[in-house]
Amino acid sequence: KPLKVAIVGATGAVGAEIIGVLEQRGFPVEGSPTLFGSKGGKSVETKQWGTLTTEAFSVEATKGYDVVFLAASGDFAIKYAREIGKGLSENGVVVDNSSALRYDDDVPLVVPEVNGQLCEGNKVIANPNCTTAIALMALFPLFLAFGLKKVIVSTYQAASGAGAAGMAELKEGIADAVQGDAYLEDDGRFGSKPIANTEFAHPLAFNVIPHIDKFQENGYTKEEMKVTWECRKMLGFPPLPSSSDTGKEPKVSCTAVRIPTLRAHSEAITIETEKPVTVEAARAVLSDFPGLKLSDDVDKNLYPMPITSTGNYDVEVGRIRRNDVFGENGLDFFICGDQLLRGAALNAVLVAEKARSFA
Ligand code: 11C
Repeated sequence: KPLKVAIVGATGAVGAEIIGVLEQRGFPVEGSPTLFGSKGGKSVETKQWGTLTTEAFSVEATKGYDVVFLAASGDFAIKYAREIGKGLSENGVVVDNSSALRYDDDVPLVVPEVNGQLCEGNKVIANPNCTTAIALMALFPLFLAFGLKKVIVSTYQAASGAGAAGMAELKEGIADAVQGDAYLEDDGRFGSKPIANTEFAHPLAFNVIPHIDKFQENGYTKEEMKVTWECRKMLGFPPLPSSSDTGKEPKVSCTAVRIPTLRAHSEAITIETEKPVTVEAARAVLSDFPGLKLSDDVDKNLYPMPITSTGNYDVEVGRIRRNDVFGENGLDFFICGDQLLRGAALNAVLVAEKARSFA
């Protein structure tokens, strides 16, 4: 049966991707999706439904809907997500892309291939951070097969993690460095005028910035801590490390770095497993996991890259090798996934599909 679908924040980078994924997957939308923007009256071009116009949001306007995607701020989710949930149809679901509700006990944090069963009977479901969602696609099958004691992640995150404005800033910065006043000299120094930056703490063009989101008291950034908290919650443990930890919780440490690519986050991951692991055994469990694609043949220069994973649903995994520090319980690998898809829009639509499968 066709479903009443709404998207809040439809004009942002994630909102636009959600529309695209609904179209690509032939999601059964009744009529056309209702688009809510910060202001009503904005036109949004779609392939399937022609030109749609955004409406101003009100909880009242979402009453009786079957699926409401939130691609808005954390404050918006705190204020409205549960209230929207109460007014939905009997099996309706709100899928929230913000980080605000992810650690709340009453809100499951879901990647359907990992813990899709949690979609049953919940009105509000949180989408994980894109970095975590992509990492979990490889970490979860390894956790099931070999157990995880320690996880060390170093990320290479695209500008699109900061939304449409982040992408625009990178493109303008590169253009300015190549052709404009901030001309990049062969010695790597910029010309008279520095590259402008407002979305990122420093110019991102021709740079690498080890700083995503706010610094915390422990010296990590919020983005890095999200990876720790969300991995714990999605592997079935309380999200925040505490004195009641039993020792079974994987210890997760992340360094999150912004790099001047447009789309698709990459991550170098080192794990220490509970049981011994071989490269062949790891390859076998990874190649069987839905949504994950083995891209691992160094003789053919085949490994995960943003250029090959952009626009694709599958997360790529490769460079799988024994880690010499942890020995027979250690593995190194590299992953890359389009974070606007797996880390946001695709995951949100898969969550909606899973939730509706229990209706
Ligand atoms: C980034 N991962 O690349 C962030 C964006 O918690 O949903 C997503 C933030 C979040 O900047």
